[in-house]
Parts: sequence; structure tokens; C-alpha cells
Amino acid sequence: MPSGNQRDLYMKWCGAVKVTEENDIIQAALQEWRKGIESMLGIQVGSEANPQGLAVAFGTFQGENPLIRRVFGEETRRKVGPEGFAIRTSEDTGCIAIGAASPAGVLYGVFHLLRLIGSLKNIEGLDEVVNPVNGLRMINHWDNFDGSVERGYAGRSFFYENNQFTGELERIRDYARLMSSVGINAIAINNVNVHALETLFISKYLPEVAGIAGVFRRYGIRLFLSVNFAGPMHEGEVGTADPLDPEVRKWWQDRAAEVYAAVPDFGGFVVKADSENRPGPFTYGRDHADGANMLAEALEPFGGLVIWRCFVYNCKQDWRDRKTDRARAAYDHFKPLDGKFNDNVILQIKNGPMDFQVREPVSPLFGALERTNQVIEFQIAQEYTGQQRHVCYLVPQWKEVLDFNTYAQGEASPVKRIVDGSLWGSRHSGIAAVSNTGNDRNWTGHLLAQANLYGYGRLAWNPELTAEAIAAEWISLTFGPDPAVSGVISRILLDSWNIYESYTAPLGVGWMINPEHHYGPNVDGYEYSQWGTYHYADHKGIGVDRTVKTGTGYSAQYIGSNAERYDSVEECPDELLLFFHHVPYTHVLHSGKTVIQHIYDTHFEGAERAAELLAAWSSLKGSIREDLYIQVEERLKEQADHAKEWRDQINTYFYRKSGIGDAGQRTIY
Ligand code: GCW
Repeated sequence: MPSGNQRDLYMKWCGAVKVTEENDIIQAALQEWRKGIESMLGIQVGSEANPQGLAVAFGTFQGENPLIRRVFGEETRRKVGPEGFAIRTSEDTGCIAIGAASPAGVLYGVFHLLRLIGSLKNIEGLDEVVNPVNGLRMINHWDNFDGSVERGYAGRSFFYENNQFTGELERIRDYARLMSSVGINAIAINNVNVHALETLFISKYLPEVAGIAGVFRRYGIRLFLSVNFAGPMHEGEVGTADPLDPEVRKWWQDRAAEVYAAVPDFGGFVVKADSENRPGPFTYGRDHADGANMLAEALEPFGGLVIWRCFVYNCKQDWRDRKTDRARAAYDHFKPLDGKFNDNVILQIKNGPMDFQVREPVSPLFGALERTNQVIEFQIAQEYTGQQRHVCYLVPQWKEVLDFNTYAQGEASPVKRIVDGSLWGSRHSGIAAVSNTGNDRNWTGHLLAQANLYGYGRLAWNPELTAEAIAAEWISLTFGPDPAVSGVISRILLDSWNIYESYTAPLGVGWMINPEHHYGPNVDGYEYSQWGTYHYADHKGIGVDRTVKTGTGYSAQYIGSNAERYDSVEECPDELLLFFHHVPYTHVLHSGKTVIQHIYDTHFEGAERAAELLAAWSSLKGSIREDLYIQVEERLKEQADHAKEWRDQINTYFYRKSGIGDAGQRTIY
């Protein structure tokens, strides 16, 4: 809670609120305002201006609020986009005014002002227009109807249990509040792996779905559903799921009409097709444009979207086959289809070509699809980054991806400009991410994993925010404004990805993990599997040759200097060397170290630095709430122990394989 002058300043403005509109979203904004002010300043917000005549006023430009009309002239209004807002401290009218073109914009503006107060910012002299950079700011749940969450590390689903909807609308409302407070405007509520009963979400279970959509609606969030491409065959209604079959098309059109009758602002379908054993158009000799466009036509009359995932690869590969390369797959499948998708189809592309590893290059599909709507897919759930038992703040990773220059359209063509639609003027664009929430009381299992959820929303809203600024906001809003506390937690967060990478995944090699659950070290766990995920370590060297001359040719999927840099063993950045090249253990990196010594050093140092995270956290004992302190302490203890296991297994494996000792003569088993 703020104190002294700061508090007086906030009290001066925030004691009264002027709102005139009855709209549900505006009323939700009003509730948030009252709650937020009450909890941060300990005062009840009234509707009468305080003795100095000051108040906060908010509403849409079209609304009846005279203060909004007076404060914002034509020029300002024109700058405010459909979901943006203007905020101004107006001494003349004695109010801080938030005006927007839509009720959702008003809600975002209110959260903005609450965030300023929660992070002790000055609220006098405010005068700005804030618009979200990305149109679609989406969360994908991998929640199953039985209540489990695929790759969930924060307890069970709050949407479903035991093949029923939980009906826990209070929890779901709190979730919607959380999400809209960071600007999320779209949520797909079921797993992209759509099993038997979830197939019926677009028919039998529509009343329950509509209930959740109603909760979301008050917070400016549109509900999406993942659908089963073989839906028409599910109950034997149609004998095929061939996208060009008229009966199949009719079946989807009828379903779309039913869905919109129940949920008029329904967002659309998310589709995982021909991927990891899911059905899709390939069965019928059709391509992904045929499949996606068929669904797009069904949704089109209602303004719905098809979000079609590009995570398509051969998951039955023979490990002996060194020419087939999973990293190539998305590009090889989708590049030839550029320009063939309907206007309301959006391709959803994972940030890397493999699968959310600790370190991968950026997917070369970014830059390759000039005439296709696209969104990037991140994974907030820490499947491969410590499963919310290790701390791993992912905002720096996401920022690296968004800032990556694709050279698709001249010198300045970063991924973020493809994703926000500006590079090619796409009709739809934005960001999606796999959720890391569950019914754990703190939402994310590891308390510090909340920073990823928060950070994802903030970054989707504005990719220019820095990882440091986002961390600072989250820390202040969660633990209060004490700078000493903030300094410690911020260091922990900002160092964490690098630390995790150093004891798990050297030089861009991935997948040295236990199969299936993906937790903990297992160097050969995926080496002889069918998943296309290999490191090819032998007694002489390690890495995947993805060069043009001697390898899989993947490096040529990049444009210009990116392709050249990755293809060249001399120029390839160290952190991706083993992703692109197979090299001897004695190969010397840009850092001056050999590959093998790099492996040893990073693993010894990584485990030490993991232990230091715990030590740093311990310094906070007594400065933050005891229960929060303990939650994190427990996880950091586990991390420190587990990092040693990683260190010893990886170092021992490579010592035994290579026969080369550690220059530092530290213990290897
Ligand atoms: O990373 C893999 C996960 C699967 C997931 C798949 C996907 C939902 O291990 O659990 O399935 O990606 O993204 O479709």
C-alpha cells in the first residue's frame, strides 16, 4: 500500500468516480475500480466528488458522460482505436478522465490507471492515447473435459471435472478479470487435442459453453473452441470428413449456426489437424487450405475466425533416417499454400520450428507467408522449461523472438511486425499462447510463474515493453513497492532463463529429457524415438547437420543473411550451433571454449547459480508475506537439487561418450 504524500495524492483523485453508462463491461470496469482502490488505498469510492471537487471519470466517447465529452476533443478521439483508450488528468474539469471508443477500451483504461497506482506512478499530468499493438491477444487452454490439463502444472482445470463443466463461475470470473487486466481478448477453453466428448462442445454442450462465454463477455473476452476435424463422423452423421464433400460442408455450416445462436459473439474454431495423430484433410488427399477454408466458409456469415495450427510434422519418423528433418516440416507444408487461405483464416505458428524448447531458432515460416493471416504461438506453460517447478521467466525469450529480423521485406522486418499485421497489412494478426493456469490457489503453481502469465499479456498488448519493465510491474503489483524486494525478485526473474538453459540445454541442443512427461534429464530419452528429435551424439561429436551442402537443408528456409549465418559453422551463433551443425567436441566456439568444455562449464555454473537463486530468495525472509515466501522457497529448493541432477547426468554422459576430461578437474562420475 502506498504511504505518505503518494497516498494523499491518490486519495485526492480517487475518492469519487463518475460513470454514467449501464453497459455490462463498463459496469465491470466500475467494479474493478472500486475493488482496486479499496484494496490499494483502503477507501470506499463514492460518486460525490471530494471536497476539492476531484474525481475519476470514465466512459465511451458516444456515452452520456459530460466529463468525457468535455475532456476529449475530436483530435484525440480519432487516435483511439477500437480497443484503445485515452487518459488525461484534466485540472480544468477536476477529473482524471478515461475515454474510449468501446466499453472494452474503457475497461483496459481503468486497469491501466489501477496499474499506475499499484506501481506507485505519478497520476498527475497524465495525457496519453494507448492502443494495443496486436489485434488478437489470445490464450489457448489445453484443458480436457475429464479435468486434467495437458502440460498443466498448476493443478486441475477450473472449467471441467469428470466430464462435466465445473460450473465454478466465480473462479472463472476471477480468471476473466485477471486476463482482461493484462489485455487478453480471446480464450480457447479446450485442448487442441479434441477427444470424443469434447467433440460435442459445439452441439450438446453449447448451453454450458454459453455460460462461460457470458462471463468472458463482461471482460471483453471472446470465447473460442478447439474442434475435431472429424466431427461430422463422430456420431455417424456423415460417413466422411472430406472437406470438399457437400454433406460435410453442410454439417459444419449447421454447427456454426447453432454455435452462434447460443453464443452470438463466439470467436471461432482452433484446429489441430494432421498433427500428432489428429484427423485432418490429408486423409482425403486434400491440403490444409481445403480444410481451413471449408471451416472458414461455415463461420464467415457470423464473423467467426478459423485459427489453423501449423504444428504439422511426421511423428512416426525412423530415427535411422537422417534426411527427414522435423524442423523443416511447418515451412514445407505451409509455404506452398501462401495466398490460398480465406480471409477469416489465421495460421497459428509456434515460435520455433520444433516445439517450445529452451532454445530454438525462430520459425522460418515468419517471413515466408506474405499473403496469409498469421499469429505466433508461445507456450506460457513451462513444459520444456522447468514445468513451473523451476523458475524460468520467459518474457526475455519471447522478446528475442519478436525482435528477430526476418529480412522478409527489406532491412527492418522483425517478427513483431509480421505478428502485428503491419508488415504486409494482414487483415487479422496477433499472438496466442498456451496457458499455464489451473485450480491451484495461486493460479500457476510456482508463484513466480505468474510473471509469465502477466508478462505474456503485457507483451501481447505492447511488444515494445522491456522484460525489465514488465517484471518490475508484476513484482510491485504482487509484493508491493519495496525497492529492496523488487531488486532481488527482478534479478531472479531476469537471470532465470539463462540459468535454466545453462544446466539443461547447451548450444541449442534440445530434447535431452525424459520422454512423455518431459521433466528431468535423459540425454538419450528421445534419441531412438519416432518423434524426429535427435542430437546425434557419438564419441567424436554432437549436433544436427541442417546445412545445405551436407545436411537437411533447413538453413535455406531463412532469408538472406540469416540463411548464410546459420549455414556457416564459423558464423552460426554459439547458442544455436548444435541446432544447425554437427561438430567435434573439440570445436572451438566464439567464446574461445571447446564445445565439451562449454558443456562442463555451463553445467557446473548453472547448478551453482540455481543454488544462488535460493540464497537470494532467502534474503527476503521477513520482508514479504510468509506464506508467499514459503511457497517459492520450497520450489527453489527443489530446483537447486534438481539442477545438480541435470549437471551430473549431462556431464557424465558427455564425459563417458567423448573421453575428454574437464579442464577444471571437477567431479564427473
Ligand atoms: O509440445 C507438444 C506437447 C503436446 C501438445 C503438442 C501441440 C497439445 O507435448 O502435449 O499437444 O505439442 O502443441 O499440439
